[in-house]
Amino acid sequence: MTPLRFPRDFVFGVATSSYQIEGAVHEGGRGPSIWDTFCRTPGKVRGGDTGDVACDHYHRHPEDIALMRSLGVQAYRFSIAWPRIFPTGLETTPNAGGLDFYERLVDGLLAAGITPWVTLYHWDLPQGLQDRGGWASRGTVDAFARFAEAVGARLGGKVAHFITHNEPWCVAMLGHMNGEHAPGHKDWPEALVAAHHVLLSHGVAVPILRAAARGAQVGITLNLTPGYPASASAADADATRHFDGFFNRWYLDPLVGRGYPADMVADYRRLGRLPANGELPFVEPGDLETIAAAIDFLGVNYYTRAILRSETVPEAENLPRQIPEPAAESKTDIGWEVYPDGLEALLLRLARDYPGLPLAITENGASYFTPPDPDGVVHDAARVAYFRGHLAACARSIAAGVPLVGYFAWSLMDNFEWAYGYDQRFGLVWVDFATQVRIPKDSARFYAEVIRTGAVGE
Ligand code: IFM
Repeated sequence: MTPLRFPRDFVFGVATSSYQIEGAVHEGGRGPSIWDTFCRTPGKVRGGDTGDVACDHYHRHPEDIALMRSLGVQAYRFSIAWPRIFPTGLETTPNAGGLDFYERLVDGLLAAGITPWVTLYHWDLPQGLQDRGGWASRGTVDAFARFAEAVGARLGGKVAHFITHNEPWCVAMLGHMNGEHAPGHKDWPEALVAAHHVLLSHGVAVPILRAAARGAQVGITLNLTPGYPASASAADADATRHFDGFFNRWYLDPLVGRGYPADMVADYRRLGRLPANGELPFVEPGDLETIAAAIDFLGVNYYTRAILRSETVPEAENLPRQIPEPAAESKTDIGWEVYPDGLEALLLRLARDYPGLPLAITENGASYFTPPDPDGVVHDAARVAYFRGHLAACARSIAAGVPLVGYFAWSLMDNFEWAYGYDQRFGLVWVDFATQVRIPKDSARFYAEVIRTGAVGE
């Protein structure tokens, strides 16, 4: 295997999020989040699973930091549970107990030589804010500003990397369009309003974080999925354009100051998701300028590609007119095609179409069950191959001139995978949820070696 080398200052990290790992949902003054509510709504989460205990990271974070250290992990991306800081989202004074927890976590990381990358919002909205409309309400933007201010004031002196939001597409579309995620709404026009408020809150938070954390790098993370036409037909090419607009450009374009893509506004008007004409009803004067606040990096979460075949989709369905066509070849347990070339193509495309923006892979990983063998060892060869392929794609794109500054494996450990509950395991580390025993998998050793050598074999 030819080793592909990463630049010396390239950052190798691992990622998690609060609701997926912390547990301790009633401790430290935490209020309920929309995911606590959603998990208790019958039929929403597989097996009725909840994040009540998850990986018990709230109590076991010293052990988890030691684990990361043993793997040589250089940076840890985690998120702040908003309802730990503002239990209902409506308070004016933050909950000191919540801030204390994250400050202890940050101190532990710094002492271990691990750089914290803090995400503000990874989907656990305080239920109190949802009761007032959640992301469909503009008031949530103001509440997010208070949240950013409180976190910045407490952690700004110690944290130099902030991510405002994780995957606005998921918040808007899974949460408000198809109802797969909390709050479980199925309302296309509302989903577009929610998307706008998430982006607006990002733009509002950027200067707040910069002021609180002098010299900090501030960015946002998008889940980007490159679309490929299933055939050379004009219909499939148009399906691919539409998918790209729906999934990628609707978020990328306003963030870099281009506003919402005109072709998609036209599509959505035609499909009745936006009013047939006139201004977009949710965009107020100055919003697009706010959303376009300069960022220091764009976080990219990549898992798979989509293949688009327009004619397979029933016209009447209240879904995007085009659907991803799953490929037949290799898929992970969650059904997503393994396609590292898509990551390389995506990175090259971002560097070309959105130049001047440093990029970080803030999530990339694979769900495979692979339990411990009789000797207690987890031989997750498929995950090793997944990471090898995608890290090589990163190295190749850097060699081709892409300004890629870091890579975060999803995830440090098996955790609560949203609507799939504990059925899907993305971890480098196996978690026995009954005993909370952690077992680093072969993929953890593989990644540790990539970090140690700064190179990946192709
Ligand atoms: O587990 C999620 C994460 O919370 C957001 N990005 C995708 C991951 C895998 O589905």
